[in-house]
Amino acid sequence: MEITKTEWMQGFLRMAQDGWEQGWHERNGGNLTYRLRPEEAESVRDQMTPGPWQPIGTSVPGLGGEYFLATGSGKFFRHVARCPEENVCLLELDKAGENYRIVWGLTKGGKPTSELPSHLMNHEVKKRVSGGRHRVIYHAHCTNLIALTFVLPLDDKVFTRELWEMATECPVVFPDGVGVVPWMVPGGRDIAVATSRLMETYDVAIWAHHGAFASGETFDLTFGLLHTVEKSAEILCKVLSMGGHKRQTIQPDEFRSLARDFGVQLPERFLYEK
Ligand code: 2HA
Ligand code: ZN
Repeated sequence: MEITKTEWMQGFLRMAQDGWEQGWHERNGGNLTYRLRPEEAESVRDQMTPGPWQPIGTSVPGLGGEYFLATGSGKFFRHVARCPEENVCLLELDKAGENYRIVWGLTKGGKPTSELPSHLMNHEVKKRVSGGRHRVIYHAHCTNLIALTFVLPLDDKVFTRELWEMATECPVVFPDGVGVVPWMVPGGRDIAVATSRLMETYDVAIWAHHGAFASGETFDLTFGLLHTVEKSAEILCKVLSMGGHKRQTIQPDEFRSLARDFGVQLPERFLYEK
């Protein structure tokens, strides 16, 4: 099948378009990667034309030999769905997980996303902790989440609890909470290490004054996760803009009742008394 017609490519393009429509991808902001199933890579082998091997900039031995779909560095999400062959690439990793090569896409030149080290280190952690189920890593510049990183302490416990309080479904959608990375230079190995450490515990990591990373099993679940977190951040921004005083809110014991009825485990460290 023509690669742009495959179900996994179509899911990738739909998600990129959804993110653009949310306003999370100004200019070349944000990036998306998908870890292919072996049979998905096999089904498009006839369309692969391997380029030269290039260093990833970090080492991901747990992903050796795998294939990834990735947005291109400097490419605009606005154009991804309309013209995938110019804005997206299919990558192959070498057996050691040290180098990649482009096997399809970026027909007008370019490189995979500047955040490739973070994407791949997150994939490596998530592949391990999810038993291979997680396949999507998404980075977006979510407006309200970014705004919150200027006024809330950069603390996982505070971000998680405040976001949970803003919408009853939040603890059900992200029961493990969210992690926060302090401001760091993007694009390199250090921020990738810090983010992938958080991915051991969380499916969402917020980058202070920059954006967020989300991980999930499918395009729908990963987009839906970040959409839920960002919606909650929007409500919190409105509450803070109305003076920030909550006359009433969801209490720790109410979260415990919710967890019981919805069959989720909410770590007690987020249910502190204020
Ligand atoms: O411009 O979002 O973090 C792409 C990015 C870098
Ligand atoms: Zn970014």
